Amino acid sequence: MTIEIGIIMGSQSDWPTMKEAADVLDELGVPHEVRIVSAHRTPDRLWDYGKTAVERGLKAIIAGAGGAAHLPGMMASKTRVPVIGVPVQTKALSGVDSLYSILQMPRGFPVATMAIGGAGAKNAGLMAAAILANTDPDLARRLDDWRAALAASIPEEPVRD
Ligand code: RP5
Repeated sequence: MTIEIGIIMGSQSDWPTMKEAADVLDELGVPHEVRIVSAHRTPDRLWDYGKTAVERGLKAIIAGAGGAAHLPGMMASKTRVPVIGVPVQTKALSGVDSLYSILQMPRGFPVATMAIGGAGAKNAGLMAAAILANTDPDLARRLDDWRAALAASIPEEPVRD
């Protein structure tokens, strides 16, 4: 089984958010690995992960962090594998700190930044799947079906109570 998607996060405390990315990849049958990699607490681990990402065959890295959320940007500086950033919601500043830390990258080193929190993590999983679907017709079909099922689940009219 080839692992093409990496999910990394700064802390165990990010898992309840980042689980949304892992869950949707599971639903779509996309194998992935999950690791704790912290820009501040385990910088050597971050460097090793980024340095080996291409040779290990990763096609996208989903990186979630909160507060001074340097993980996605630092990972993007170390590898050309596309990095999808997820701002984790924080108590002090509601995740706006995480969002700005991830979003405001300098020219030349992009991070595809998702929404704050669980919705962002889920969309990160879907984005990673969409990247793989460009070259995987079976996954493309599963993703199309997933999207069609979501659309079909939305009622045409609201419940008026
Ligand atoms: C960041 O600091 C992590 O991504 C996490 O969101 C935040 C708080 O980490 P803990 O103190 O809960 O380990 O590095």
